Amino acid sequence: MQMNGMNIKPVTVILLVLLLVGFYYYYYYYYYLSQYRFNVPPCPTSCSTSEPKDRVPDVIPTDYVFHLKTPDHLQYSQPSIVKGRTDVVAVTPWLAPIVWEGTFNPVLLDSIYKQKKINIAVTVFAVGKYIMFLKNFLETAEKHFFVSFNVHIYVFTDRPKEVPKVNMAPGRQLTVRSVPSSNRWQEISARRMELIQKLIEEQLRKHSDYIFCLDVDSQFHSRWGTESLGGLVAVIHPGYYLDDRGKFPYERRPESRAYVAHGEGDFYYCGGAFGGLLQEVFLLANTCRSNFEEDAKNGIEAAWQEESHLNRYMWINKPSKVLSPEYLWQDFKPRNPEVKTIRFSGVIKNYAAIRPNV
Ligand code: 5GW
Ligand code: MN
Repeated sequence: MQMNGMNIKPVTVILLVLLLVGFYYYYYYYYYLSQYRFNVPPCPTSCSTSEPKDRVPDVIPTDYVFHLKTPDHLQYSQPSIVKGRTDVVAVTPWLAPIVWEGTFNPVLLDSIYKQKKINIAVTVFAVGKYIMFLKNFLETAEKHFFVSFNVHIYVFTDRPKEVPKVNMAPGRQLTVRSVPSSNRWQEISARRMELIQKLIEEQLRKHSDYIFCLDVDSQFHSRWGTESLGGLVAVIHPGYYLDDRGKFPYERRPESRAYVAHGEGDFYYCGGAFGGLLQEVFLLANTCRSNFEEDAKNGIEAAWQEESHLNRYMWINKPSKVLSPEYLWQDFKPRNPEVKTIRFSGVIKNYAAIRPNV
């Protein structure tokens, strides 16, 4: 090759190009990426899991969800690894925390999650006469559920005009979504997962980080807060946690997609409260809905409908945080000694008066 009278061999050109490409990659990996590897940049407006909004795209994505940053000089009592509650188990065999009173520091946890500016969504269904439970649910949530955090409650109802006006603190809001009336519980139950899935897809993915799906026939009594946050969150049913797994009311017919065999299963979880990160709950809702529909096609209805499908799901997909029965007690049930505080509980209801004829 001739250039300005100089003799440049093609091999020299190739070598030069390779050298330039090499410099580029060196710069890219060692300079550009290193700033993200250990120094997590300040959290954007909402710390969602995937692409934070105002950041240059990176190659090693930093997952803000798992980064627990505390304010410097925060004062709290010294943690111990040998002293603590001995009357309950606080970790599952797959090393997920089991949340009991006395196993966490609420001030510390709140200070971590305050910095993340998280948004919590709640779904609650109040179809037919169940609308009567809504006022107490909302009022007690104001007092105890993620107080001083951003909370957006989505009420699904066929009676939007009967949704009570409840004063909400700044940062908290309520949205009513109309659903058709139904006399069949199976229909309400089946549609619940579908509507949760749709809500996540259409609304929540824009601005929410976590979601909790709660029964309306219940009320808060004490703190339910940041200690409950996790990827996939399940609540242990208050009625069975002292029993052998053989006694759990799982769906026992192998024909059902909710089937859990004898000798299998970890805990019996509540259908009345579950949650976690949006993407985890999306997957759960999608799976439970399609299994529910597949069962329906085959003319089979699981023993405890949605709850059975949820239990099957949680057996295969282990929850990353398990909430003790403090998080869904039942008002008619006397408090057991290991339950130091009741946070949320199902109210006593007159079944004949509230349920449609099925
Ligand atoms: C529930 C059972 C039979 C027929 C209808 C219903 C029903 C449930 C209803 O008519 N309206 C309604 O809004 N639900 C929603 O599903 C409520 O959010 C309710 O909390 C949830 C689960 O039903 P629960 O609370 O009666 O079930 P359990 O197992 O807590 O008694
Ligand atoms: Mn209930």
